[in-house]
Amino acid sequence: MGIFEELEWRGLIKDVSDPSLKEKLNKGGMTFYIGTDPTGDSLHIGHFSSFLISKRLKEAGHHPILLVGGGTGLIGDPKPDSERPMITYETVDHNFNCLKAQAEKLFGFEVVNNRDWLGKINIIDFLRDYGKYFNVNLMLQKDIVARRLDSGITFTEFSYMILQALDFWYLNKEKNVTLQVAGQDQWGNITAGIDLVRRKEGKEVYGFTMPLLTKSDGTKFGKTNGKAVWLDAKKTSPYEMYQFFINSEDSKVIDYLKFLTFLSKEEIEELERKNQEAPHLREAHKALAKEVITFIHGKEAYDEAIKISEALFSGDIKSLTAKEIEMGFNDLPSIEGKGQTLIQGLVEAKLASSNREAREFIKNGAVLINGEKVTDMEFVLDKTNAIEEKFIVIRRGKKLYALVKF
Ligand code: 485
Repeated sequence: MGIFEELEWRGLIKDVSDPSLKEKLNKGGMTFYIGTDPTGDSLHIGHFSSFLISKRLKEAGHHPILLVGGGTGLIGDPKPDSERPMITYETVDHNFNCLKAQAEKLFGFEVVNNRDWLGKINIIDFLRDYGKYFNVNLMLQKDIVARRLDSGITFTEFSYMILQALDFWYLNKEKNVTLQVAGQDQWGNITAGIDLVRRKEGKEVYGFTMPLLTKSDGTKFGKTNGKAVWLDAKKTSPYEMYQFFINSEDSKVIDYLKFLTFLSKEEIEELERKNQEAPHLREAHKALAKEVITFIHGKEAYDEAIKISEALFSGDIKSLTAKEIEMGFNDLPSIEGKGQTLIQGLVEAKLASSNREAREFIKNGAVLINGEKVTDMEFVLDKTNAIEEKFIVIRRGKKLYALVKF
């Protein structure tokens, strides 16, 4: 199986600029690029799936370049629905540094910044040397722009595709880049670049896109409770990431394995069988979580995520360190520990509606402190009862938790 067939099998090919790309990809030796704008201070799982393609292409003998758009990030790639808020130079620079460090650490590829060349072009030269190659009528027909015509689009965002096209032209000239890869929403920008290189240089360059990763209802994959799944462990802990993947939909888990891991066709087909025969064992989900988390955060973080999940599942809270508790209970309601009684704490954390109800719960043995049943009505929430003097985990009934922080 050549790399093209492998990408096809993984479902990673959406649009291809020219049929001859298949042979070129299978042959190896192309320098290609993939770009991202520093709109945030971390990459998320959506970026991850696209960036993984670079690694797959690299392993097939191509040379990758990652572009972080310190220039284009100041302009804003139009979204189909609405104009982006402008971000300041300071924020773009900060985000640029974060993304560059993250991408280098995860992938080890050369990173370039399009501010280095876009920032040097003056307005007269821009309009003469590049603008002249763009037909506004054709620009208006590009999918994303066309979708914005009703709600409106500023000249700033409308111009964005010229900048991305210019990048492709520049990288072709300076670094012999002949291929651009991205998610499907970038098709218009990629083809704008291919056209610019053809018209300015008479040369043929190529592009392909990958489909957006979706859930079974067609919405974007990669959010949990409305929050993006970030690659920065401070924004999404390995434990949260573990929960995210373990809970992914049975009907989509094989697609995710193909997109997000380097497991082979044979290994994925084996997991597919297991997923059909014994879905309750969640072998495919576990493999997905393991592969992705180990790639992003390393084996130790993955083991820690497993340990937290198991402790929370079995109720063995005492086996966790304060750091692990913080990770595992990050999303739970919390109250400040100030030596209040357990009864007061239950009410404060909304695990009981009144002191009377709280007493009832304690009497019935429905209240656990750090995984152990407490029936003492006088129990006090103070440091001496806290794990590493930092956290007390209150559980009421089977599923309701609150964290007391000191
Ligand atoms: O020369 C380039 C300059 C900027 C860009 C690409 C080439 C970034 C691009 N316009 C963009 O907006 N990319 C998105 C981003 O930065 O978040 C996403 C795409 C997605 C995938 C991902 O980047 O929406 O499809 O390509 C890596």
